[in-house]
Amino acid sequence: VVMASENEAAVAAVPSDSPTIFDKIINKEIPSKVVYEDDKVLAFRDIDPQAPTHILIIPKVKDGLTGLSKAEERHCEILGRLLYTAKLVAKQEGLEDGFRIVINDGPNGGQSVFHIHVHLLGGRQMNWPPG
Ligand code: D5M
Repeated sequence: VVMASENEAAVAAVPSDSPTIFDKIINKEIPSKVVYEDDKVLAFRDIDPQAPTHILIIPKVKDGLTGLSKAEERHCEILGRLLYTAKLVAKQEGLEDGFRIVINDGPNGGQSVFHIHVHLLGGRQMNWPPG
């Protein structure tokens, strides 16, 4: 199905704990532009960039963390690691003038992929409030 916009994709998306396209990216079954990888997390360029730098940071093991709203205390360590990785990648990308971190959750948040991911956006002035 071809969606007219990311927003439509998000509204149409049905939250579930099933494997997502991000599992295929983790397993290198589909190509992605990886910018950082370690044993716990993967960071790769968003396919539909909303800023000169737009990177997604994800845990390699989802462990039920389809989105932030599903977080349990056991996820605290990986949640911290996702943010710390965002900082490392921001530095690697040369975003010394600043950047923005976004975690979309659920339909109102515009979430379309149900494997938690941190968006790292930079390289231009960000606006407030976000859309
Ligand atoms: O963000 C989901 C994001 O995932 C959205 O910005 C597009 C991106 N996406 C979807 N498929 C791919 C592939 N194959 N490579 C890279 N990026 C991808 P959300 O916060 O759920 O709306």
